[in-house]
Amino acid sequence: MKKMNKKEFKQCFSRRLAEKFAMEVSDASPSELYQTLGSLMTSAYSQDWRQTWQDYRDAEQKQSYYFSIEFLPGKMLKSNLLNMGWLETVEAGLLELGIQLDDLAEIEPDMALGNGGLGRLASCFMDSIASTGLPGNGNGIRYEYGLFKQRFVDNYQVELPDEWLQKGNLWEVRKESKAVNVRLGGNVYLSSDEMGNLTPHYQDGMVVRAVPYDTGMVGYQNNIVNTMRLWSVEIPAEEEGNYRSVEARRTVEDLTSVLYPDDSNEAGRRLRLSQEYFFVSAGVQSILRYYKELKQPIDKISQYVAIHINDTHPAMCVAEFMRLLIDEENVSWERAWNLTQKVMSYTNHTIMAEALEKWSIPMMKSVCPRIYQIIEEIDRRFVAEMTGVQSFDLIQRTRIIQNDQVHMAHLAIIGSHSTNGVAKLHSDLLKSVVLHDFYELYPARFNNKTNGIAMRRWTQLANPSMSKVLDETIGKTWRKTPGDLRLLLNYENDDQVLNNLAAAKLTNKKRLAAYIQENCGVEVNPHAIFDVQIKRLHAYKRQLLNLLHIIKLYLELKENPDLPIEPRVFIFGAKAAPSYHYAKSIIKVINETASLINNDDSIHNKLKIVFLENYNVSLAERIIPAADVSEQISLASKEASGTSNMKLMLNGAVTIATLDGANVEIRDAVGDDNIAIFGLTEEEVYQYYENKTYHAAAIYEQDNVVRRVIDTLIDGTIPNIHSEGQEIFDSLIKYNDEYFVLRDFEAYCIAQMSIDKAYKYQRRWLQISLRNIANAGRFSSDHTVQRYAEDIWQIEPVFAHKDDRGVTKH
Ligand code: H53
Repeated sequence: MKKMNKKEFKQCFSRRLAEKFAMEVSDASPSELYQTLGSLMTSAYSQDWRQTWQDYRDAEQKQSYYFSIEFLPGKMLKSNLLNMGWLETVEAGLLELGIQLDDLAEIEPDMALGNGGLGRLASCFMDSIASTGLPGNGNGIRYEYGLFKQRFVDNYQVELPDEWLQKGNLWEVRKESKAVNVRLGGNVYLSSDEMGNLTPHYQDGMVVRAVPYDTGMVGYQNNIVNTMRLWSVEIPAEEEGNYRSVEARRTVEDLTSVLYPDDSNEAGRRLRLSQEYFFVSAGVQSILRYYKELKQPIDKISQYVAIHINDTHPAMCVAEFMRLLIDEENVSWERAWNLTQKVMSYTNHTIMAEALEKWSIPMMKSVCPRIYQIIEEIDRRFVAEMTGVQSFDLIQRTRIIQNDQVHMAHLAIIGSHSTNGVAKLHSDLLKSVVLHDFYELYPARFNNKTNGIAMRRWTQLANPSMSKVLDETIGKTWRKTPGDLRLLLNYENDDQVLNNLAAAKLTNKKRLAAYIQENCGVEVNPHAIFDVQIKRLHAYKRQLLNLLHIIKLYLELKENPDLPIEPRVFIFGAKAAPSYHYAKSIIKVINETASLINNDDSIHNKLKIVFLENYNVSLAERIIPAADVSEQISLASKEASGTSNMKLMLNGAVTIATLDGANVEIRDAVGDDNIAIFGLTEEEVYQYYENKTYHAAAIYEQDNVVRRVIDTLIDGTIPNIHSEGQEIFDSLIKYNDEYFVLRDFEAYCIAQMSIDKAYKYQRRWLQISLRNIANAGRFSSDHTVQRYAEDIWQIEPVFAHKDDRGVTKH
C-alpha cells in the first residue's frame, strides 16, 4: 500500500474533496470530510485487494470461508487507517487542516450486524485472518437494519430501528456480476433414470437473487486485503412479473431486512430459517463457481476449500454442498459425502439448550424442500451405518431427525471433520456432557480453540494513553507481537511505570466520566472504582447478582454513612432481546435502583450506578479502557467463553469471576493472587442438578442479609418496580432461582470485599493491574485463527509469496 507523508496526504485529501464535492476544507461538513477520507482510503487499498485475490488464485491456495449469520465490526475508519499504516500521518495531517480525526470517526455508524459475542468474535477473526496473511473470507448477510438502538424511557428499554445504511456505506462494493439465484419454498419431486440416478424437479416456490456486497478486510500493515462477503436479496429481473403485489415484494425484501435480535436464544421462526438457507446457498454456490473457474477436478475440492460453520445457523452448508455436488455436478452420494466432511468444520458456542437450533420438519420442508430431502437421506444413512455397531439408544440420541425435528448441531457434527468449543472448560463440557454421545462416536473430531480478541482494536485504537505508556516502557514490538506484553512484568516494582499506567487509566476514566455526565446527567468521581459489567442482558450472566450486591452496600451505607468502603461507580451496558420479558425487567430494576441511589445525598457519593444506553462496539471502546473491575459472574458452565473478559483484562481491569468459560484460562494466566474468583464450580452446579438439592427459598428464610436485600424488590424500598420487582422476586423464591444467584451471593460479596480492600492499597492494586495487562497477550485472536488455520482448515499464510516490502514476486 502506498505510504504518504503528511504533506502528500494533505494535498491528496484537498484534491479528493474538490473532485468529490467541489469544496474547500473550510466549507465542508464533517460528513463530507468523512466521505472524502474514506474514498481516499478505499482507492488506496483497492489495488492490494485485487492483488491479494490474484495471489490466492495464482498460487492456487486453499482458502477458508467463515460462514456466520452475524458480523459485528463496529466502526472501520480508524481500524483501517491503523492497519494501512496511515493513522499517525492522517491524524496529524488533518489536524493541520483544522480537522479532528475523531470528529470524522464519529460520523460513521457502527456496523452492527450482530448481537454480541458471536458476531464480535467473527469480526475479530476477520481482522486477524487478514493480519496474519491467511487466505480467509467471511460470508454472511447484509441486513438492511442492524441490531436495534436502545433507549430508556421511564427507565424501560425501548427499541428503535438501526438505519445504518441510510447515508450509504463507503466500505462496501456491490458485485452485481457475482450474484446467484436461490430457490425457496415450493415442492420438489425426484425422477429416476434407468441407472437409478435421481433428478430433482421443482414446482412453484420462488427464486430470488442474492447479490454480494464485498468489504475489504485490511490486514495489519502487510498489504493483504481479504474479503467479507455479505449477501443482499433482490427480485431477479426475469421474475419481476411474479412479484407484482406489495406483499409478494415484501416477502422477498424481508429476507435480508432485519437481524434477529436474540443472542444465544433461538426464536425458531420461518423467516430466520429462510435467512439461513439464503446466505448458505448463495455462499456455497459462489464458492463452487469460483472453484470451477480453477479448472480442477471436483474430487480435489477439499484441497482448495474449507467451509466453517459458525454455530449452527449455517449448518445447512452440509446439505447445500451435497445438493450442489449430487444434483448439479453429478457426483455420487458416497464421493460427495466424503468431500463434504473434509470441507466442513463446525464451532459450537453454547451449551444452553434453548440456543441449540432445532427446526420442525414441516417448516423445513416448506422453506427448503430439497435440503430437507438430503438431510433425511443423511440421517437414514447415518442410522444404517451405526446400526449393529452402536446401541439403539445412542443412535436415537445422535440422529439428526428426532421427534419430528431436525437437530442442526447433529447435522453439523455428522457432516464435518471437526467440532470445536471456544474455551477449555467449554470444550471439555462438550465432550463430557453436552455432546458426549458424539464424542463417543467421533473422538478425533473434537478439539478446543479458545476465543481471542483483536488486540490492536482493543489497545492501540481504544486505549492510546495506555499504548503510549507501553511503548515508552517495553518498546513497540507488542503492537505486532502481543506476547511481548509480558516484558511489562519486568516493571512490576517500578513506581514510575506503575504511576504512568495509573495516569493513563485516570485519563480514560475522566473521559468516560465526561461521557456519563453528558449522556446520563450523572456526575461520577473519576477516582472512584469503575466497576464494569458489559454484555447482553441474560439471566445466566447474572447482572442480578451484581445488582443485589449493590443493594446490600446501599443498605449498609444507609445504616452507616461512614462505612469505610472505597467509592464505586457501577457501570452497566446491556441490551435485552425485545421479547425477553425477564431481561427487560432486570433493566428496569437496575435503572430504578440507579435513580434511587444516585439521588440519595445521605450516602455521600460513595455509590453510583450508571446504565449506559445502547451498548455497542463503539461504546465498549470507551468503557473498557476506563474500567478498574471486570464483572464476569455467569453461573459456572453457562458462558461458553466470554470475550469482554479478555478485553477488560488487557486494559488493566481486575477480574471478579466465577470459574466459567475463558475466566478459567484468565485465572491460569494471571495466577490466583491477581483475580477474585468466587462461587460454585461447574462440578458443583452439575451435582446440584443431579441431586436436586437446591432450595433457594431456604437460603432466603435462613439468611437475614439475603432476605433484607431480596425484600427490597417487593417492599417499596425501590420505587416504580411493582410488577418487575415481584417478577424477579418470584423467579428467585417461587421458581427456585434457576441460575443459583442466592447460592453464590455470599461468596460474591466476600470477593467484592477483597476487591475493595485491594484497591485501598493503590501500589499493590496497580501491580495486579499491570500483571493483567502483561498476561493478556495469549488471548490475541491472531493466535486463535492460526490454530484454526493449522488444525482445522489446513490453510497457510500467503507471506511466502511476498517479499519484505510486501511486493508480490512472480
Ligand atoms: O459466543 C461467544 C462466547 C459467548 C457466547 C456467545 C454466543 C452468542 O453471542 C450467540 C449465540 C451463541 O450460541 C453463543 O455466549 O460465551 O464468548 C463467542 O464464542
